[in-house]
Amino acid sequence: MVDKPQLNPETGSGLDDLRNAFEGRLLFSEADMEPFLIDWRRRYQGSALAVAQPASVDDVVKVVRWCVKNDFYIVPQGGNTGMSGAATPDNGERNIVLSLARINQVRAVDTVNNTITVDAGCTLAQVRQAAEQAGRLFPLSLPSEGSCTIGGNLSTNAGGCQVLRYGNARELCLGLEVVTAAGELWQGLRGLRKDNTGYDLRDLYIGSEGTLGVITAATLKLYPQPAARMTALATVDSPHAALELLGLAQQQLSASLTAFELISDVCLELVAEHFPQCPKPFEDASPYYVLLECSDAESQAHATECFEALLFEASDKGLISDAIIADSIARSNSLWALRENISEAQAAAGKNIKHDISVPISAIGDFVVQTEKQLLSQFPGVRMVVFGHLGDGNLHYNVSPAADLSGAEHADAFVGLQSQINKVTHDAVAAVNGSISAEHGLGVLRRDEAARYKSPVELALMRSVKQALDPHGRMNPGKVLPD
Ligand code: FAD
Ligand code: 2HG
Ligand code: ZN
Repeated sequence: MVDKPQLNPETGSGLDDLRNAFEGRLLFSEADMEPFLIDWRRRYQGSALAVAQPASVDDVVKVVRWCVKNDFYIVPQGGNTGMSGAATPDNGERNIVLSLARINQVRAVDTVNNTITVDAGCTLAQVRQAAEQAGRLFPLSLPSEGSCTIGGNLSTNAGGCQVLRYGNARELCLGLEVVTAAGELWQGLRGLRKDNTGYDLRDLYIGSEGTLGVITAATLKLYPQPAARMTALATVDSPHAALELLGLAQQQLSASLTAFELISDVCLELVAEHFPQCPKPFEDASPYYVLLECSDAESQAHATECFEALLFEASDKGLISDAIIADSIARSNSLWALRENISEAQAAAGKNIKHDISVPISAIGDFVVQTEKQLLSQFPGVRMVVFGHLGDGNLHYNVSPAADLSGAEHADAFVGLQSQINKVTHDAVAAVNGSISAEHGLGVLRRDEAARYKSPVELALMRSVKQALDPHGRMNPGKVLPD
């Protein structure tokens, strides 16, 4: 093994070789590196010799080659908003965090091919805005869009609030540019809807959480901007009623139904408490709410007619008891703020235990009710913070401590229950052939748990892929696959 450079953290001396290897920025002081060494949830903290912020793709190649030559591990990082600790280095002494944040230009927009090609460090909001400026829609939509990057979105195969209509990040990506674990540049930025020329390397890198290579750019699909959008928040008694509403909405609105999000009352309580600008919108509380949106290709009048007809019928059938239809963009934004602030509100309320599960949509009603019953009987008083993408069969089935036990002094005891609470929840998921990570990836948080549910054959195939693309285990060690 090559000797580790002896670093003087005051002056950075000892890092001259790496500093001279590329043109971008190198951070090495504790204070500068601190935000890169801890995850968004503040659950994982790691260490690195330095944080490299390349200024170009050529720079990425040079940093990776430096790491290859000097026996260092590479931890790619985008906006550091990931939920599974995948962008945080471990505690090893030979990590370099490779932050893509400074490689952030929109390279090209092709309105005939309906594609946009962007650097990996572009934020999702930036890409959505560039698409809008070209009169198009880039439909990936996450509450974290102001900070998360396209490289991170693809590496986690992010989902979000419009998967129902447009698919997740994988389905929106046509081509990739990647720096391999050996420091070679793979130019795969094809804007093709059809390409059956062998193994799909693009699909291997998507969702691989930085464990196979570094994504430096992507060619993404664009869609027409809808002529009109309608948003409503409706009250429902149960997840089963919400599912009936989903069926009705799909039947009446078909492809124009773009979002169908379930929100439990506890979520709105938390949002109202931590975001005073987002009070609970109904006078009477309901156990659950559905936030639904349609995007109409025809006109505002057509959208209003279809949407109102749906809600009237749902009310007639007794599926909803009340609803707010947004009559302006501002009102629609305020309804979405109730949904999008849930994660931050739950984080502000103290430590919590997350589950990002997906099950067949037909099984999700019983899953919610029965698993809640089981958890409450084994862990009395815990609060179920249930919300998410019901239309995709994907819920954030999160658990918080009882309100009177949410203080920091109780946090460790609560987090200590994590593996037991995970087991109850994930066994229930496995029983209906579901997934324990629908959109947040495995990282470290779900790595060992996933290995428990996957078959030896599946794990062996995954290890073969890792071995083929990163034979020296240089990329993001300790993530996705157990050692
Ligand atoms: P990071 O957190 O920096 O990295 C995530 C993973 O990708 C790591 O494994 C990292 O090594 C790897 N990586 C990053 N960039 C690259 C690259 N260029 N090449 C190779 N590997 C790379 N997720 C959803 O799916 N749906 C949601 O609705 C959603 N809502 C969220 C709401 C909030 C408030 C927050 C904080 C997070 C939310 N997330 C959601 C999670 C998160 O935003 C996504 O996982 C996002 O895709 C991560 O992007 P990032 O740039 O922050 O990646
Ligand atoms: C969302 O849908 C995110 O808002 C975050 O995926 C989920 O905080 C969570 O558990
Ligand atoms: Zn989500």
